Amino acid sequence: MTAAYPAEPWRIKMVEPIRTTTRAERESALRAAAYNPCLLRAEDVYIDLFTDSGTNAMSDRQWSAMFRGDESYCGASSFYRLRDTVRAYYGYEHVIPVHQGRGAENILSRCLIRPGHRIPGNMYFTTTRAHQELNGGTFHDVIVDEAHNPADESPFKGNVDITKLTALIREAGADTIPYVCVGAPVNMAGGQPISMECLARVRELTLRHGIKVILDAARAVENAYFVKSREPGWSGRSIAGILRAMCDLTDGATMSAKKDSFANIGGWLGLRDDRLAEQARGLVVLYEGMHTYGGMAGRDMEAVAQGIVESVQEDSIRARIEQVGYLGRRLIDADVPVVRPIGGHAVCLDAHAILPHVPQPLFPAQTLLAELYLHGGIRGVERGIVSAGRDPVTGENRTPALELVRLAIPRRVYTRAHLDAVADAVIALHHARRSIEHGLRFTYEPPHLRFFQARYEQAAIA
Ligand code: PLI
Repeated sequence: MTAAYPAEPWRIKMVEPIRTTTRAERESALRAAAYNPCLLRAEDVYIDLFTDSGTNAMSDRQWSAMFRGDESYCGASSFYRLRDTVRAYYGYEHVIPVHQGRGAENILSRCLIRPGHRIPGNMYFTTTRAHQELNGGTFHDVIVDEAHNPADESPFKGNVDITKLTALIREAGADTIPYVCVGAPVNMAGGQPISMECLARVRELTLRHGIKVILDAARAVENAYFVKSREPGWSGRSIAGILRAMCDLTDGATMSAKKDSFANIGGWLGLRDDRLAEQARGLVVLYEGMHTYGGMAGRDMEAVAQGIVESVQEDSIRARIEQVGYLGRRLIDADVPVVRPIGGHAVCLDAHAILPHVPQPLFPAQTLLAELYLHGGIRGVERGIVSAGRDPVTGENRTPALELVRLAIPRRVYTRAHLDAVADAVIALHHARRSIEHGLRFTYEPPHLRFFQARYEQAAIA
């Protein structure tokens, strides 16, 4: 029997029914969704691991805080509570609310990116890179090589490769690089963290060249937990202290409050530079709303502010990471190929290893994802060739080394019994993997973020 994870530091006060379905019902639902689980109705899903974003259970404190939401158009007290909380925990002087993370990415990209700019980052994220490209920039992957190998056990597979970053600065010139985008941890690598040592080296290098560092802070508390538990010299520090130390090495952050902060919607852009913040506030009124609500209701800002306080509680973040680790260990014990070490927010199945007979142009991860739904009513998301999209210049498919089905665990939502049901279904599917004798091809391919709305049909393997 595998090890357990610590009992959650909360109990359940409200429940939401979910239902199991028959195989025949799932076959009909999946056909109607054109083999894209994103297009399923949520009520047809038994355990929904599509994302940990906005799917978290809020606490009674968050729900209570929502009642004092100040819905004034301008200068709501809820904004000041959010601003002061972000300042206290993340340390950014300027806090610009947005409706969710990609709202912050849009504003930041419009402020800083011009045609011809290069934006280095430790692996791409879908929405982040899309906004960089929409503004004429090109993303450059400077993550360490280990991140592209699912089996590599290195503790900080989210690290920036300083040699790659140095070479890019030398080759492209610092004036073409508006900022380095640092994900902490790295979603597309399976939630792999970056070490404080590496972040400090990025900071030191970029300072010498006058290049900004922008943190993607969506799951930065999870990164802080990995620093505390894995990086020498940090075990005695508080999670809140590590989070702050990470932010102190950056010039700003884009934040989706739908992850670490347990909110169902919301985000913010944090900045230190007065002029950049003024420019961003100027754009937020165009794209999001007044600079004191940015697309959030006052009650949403209250929920985010309270969620931030809860997110850094040691027992809370420990239970979160260890719950994800539990699912990972169950699969590893059953020899299911997954990304190692287990990341912060998700367990990722290695579709290349599970379906080696399905070539990448026939979308092995999307195929496995569809089969997992048929098998157990479980919904994940594709993180492979479909998510990677096409190169905007050549129009060719990008072909990432990682071809993954991500099973993201919403916070405070599912019990260990649910995770056991997921593990049992994945293990049974793994045993039946040779019976999967087809791939998928597009019948409709959207131009942006295609994994969300694409439609497919089954395709025979040549
Ligand atoms: O979904 P948004 O717009 O609140 O946030 C965009 C976003 C930015 N950065 C990172 C690292 C993310 O993971 C992210 C959103 N992630 C989603 C929706 C996910 O399922 O992973």
